[in-house]
Amino acid sequence: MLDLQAIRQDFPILHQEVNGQPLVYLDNAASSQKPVQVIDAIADYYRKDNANVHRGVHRLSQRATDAYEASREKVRNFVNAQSDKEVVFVRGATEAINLVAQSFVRPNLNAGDEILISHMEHHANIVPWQMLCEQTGAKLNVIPMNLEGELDLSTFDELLTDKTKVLAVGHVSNALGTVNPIKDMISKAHSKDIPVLIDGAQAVPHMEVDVQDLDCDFYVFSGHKMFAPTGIGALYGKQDLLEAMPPWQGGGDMILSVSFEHTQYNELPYKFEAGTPHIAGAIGLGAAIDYMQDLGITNLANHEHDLLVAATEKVSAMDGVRIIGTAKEKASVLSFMIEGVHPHDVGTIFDQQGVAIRTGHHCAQPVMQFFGIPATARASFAFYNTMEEVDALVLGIKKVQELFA
Ligand code: C6P
Repeated sequence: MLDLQAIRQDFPILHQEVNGQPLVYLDNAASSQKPVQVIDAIADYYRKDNANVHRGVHRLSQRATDAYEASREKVRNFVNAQSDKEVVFVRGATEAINLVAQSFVRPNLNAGDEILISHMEHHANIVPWQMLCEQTGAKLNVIPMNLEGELDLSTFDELLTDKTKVLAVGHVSNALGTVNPIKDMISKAHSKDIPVLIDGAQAVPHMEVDVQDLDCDFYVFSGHKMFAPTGIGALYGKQDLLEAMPPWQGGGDMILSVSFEHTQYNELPYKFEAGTPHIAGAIGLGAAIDYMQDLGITNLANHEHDLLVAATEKVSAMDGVRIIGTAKEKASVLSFMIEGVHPHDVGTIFDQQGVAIRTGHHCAQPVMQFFGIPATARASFAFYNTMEEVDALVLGIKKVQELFA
């Protein structure tokens, strides 16, 4: 059991009023809040240790390097990678997908080759692949989905062809909350020697992830959705694949030696970390991992599951509300439409009541196109949310309905 009162004390931002009402923060899928443990780790770094990493022999640089590399080890442990060499710090999920697209897939991609994604991907897992197709003449194929918001895998076998150069699929959909059966999908793709990238941006805040058990080739995520700062995230990649890939960006820190005749690249993972990294961000990410692991990720997941089940039951029972995304396996996200009201109006009325939700297409426009809607209102839970906040969501919907009656 989680001590929610104590946990909420760790999140200073939650204790404020918005429009004269206590803040109810239900926009965690867009970005989650940060506990004092993370804020303090960043502040302490700037107060005591700030210096560049991997460069100086002086004490501050050594301390900054130690803290940065200690965070890498925490990320390794967090996703159960085999080695620190398999953990590359990046700006976030978006940058990691672009890195894999350009460095892993592009060198082996020819006109007529295929890239397979799903209909429920975030734009970050669509556009980099489209750009690659434009650059090479490759073709983008899409796994369809059904009205519940689950992947329709009836044609999956046929979509995995001898031309498929990568399968890139989300672990959890940000617009629908669907948890995809990625382990089976990875195994099927591998049976045809197709490498797999998993976009875990919406999964890591809500469940244990074990990249060795999944056997994915790449797994990407952003820190800011898992209680860490913005501008930091991680790319996990199998070591042999990362070794074989060319660097993506060139610059300082990613080299062993440079001359005008020849540059020798650094070893993993530094080969992929050109330039001064987001040191404070990485340290904050490490602190967020410590925080989640101290509470127990399964405990967090169980509490969030209870919130989502309660919210789903209550909202389903309301007239004039349609839930978008009713998959059997879901995490954190409740997307909905209120009859006769544009989601943006829903968001504004919620804000007047101090309730923060996201409204819009959630950077998943193909999902909106599939359901024939412009946008949804989306509540997304984190472990610090309470059952009272689920009730605030229900009250918010009632208020919208009253105002638009
Ligand atoms: N989704 C949301 O409100 P970045 O921007 O790189 O940190 O994350 C991109 C991204 C990739 N994949 C998925 C599944 C995501 O949900 C996101 C970010 C936010 O849903 C902001 S658009």
